[in-house]
Amino acid sequence: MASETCMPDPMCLIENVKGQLRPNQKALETLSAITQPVVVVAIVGLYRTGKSYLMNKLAGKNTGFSLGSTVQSHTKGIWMWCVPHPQKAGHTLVLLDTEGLGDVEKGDNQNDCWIFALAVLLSSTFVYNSMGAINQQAMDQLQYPFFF
Ligand SMILES: Nc1nc2c(ncn2[C@@H]2O[C@H](COP(=O)(O)OP(=O)(O)OP(=O)(O)O)[C@@H](O)[C@H]2O)c(=O)[nH]1
Ligand SMILES: [Mg+2]
Repeated sequence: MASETCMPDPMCLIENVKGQLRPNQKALETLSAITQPVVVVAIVGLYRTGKSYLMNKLAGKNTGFSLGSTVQSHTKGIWMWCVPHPQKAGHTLVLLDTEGLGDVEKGDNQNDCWIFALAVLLSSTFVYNSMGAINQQAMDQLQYPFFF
């Protein structure tokens, strides 16, 4: 992956198993193999709000990050997709799609905080996906990384 990074599909970067976040070794190796400058875009927001859909659009694709079609939380952990940057020649765009926040079935606010904080810390551009106006709860969540 020396000159141009091209992952055919996204892969899991951070696994979320029983409330524990773990890096995926193969994904770390893929990242380590990138020699180009990277632009890292991460998206975070409430579950079932179209985050994965939007990230596929940013990759210039209609498919890629898996989309859910029910009311249940779909994406688990943090997934990454490294693609050639559409505008900056010689740069790699690293897209990070995250598990949705506020899943009532999961009901684990602490785990949500870790996912949110990791996404902020890993990204160079951070997208907070919101269905309406950004509210106070969102502003409070944006402070998570500074507590750790
Ligand atoms: N037409 C249309 N459908 C959308 C849009 N955004 C999302 N969807 C649909 O809404 C559903 C949920 O979208 P996802 O992208 O899976 O939502 P998510 O926020 O990633 O969900 P979690 O992974 O559970 O947090 C999918 O069936 C998408 O196709 C949009 O802007 N327009
Ligand atoms: Mg998703």
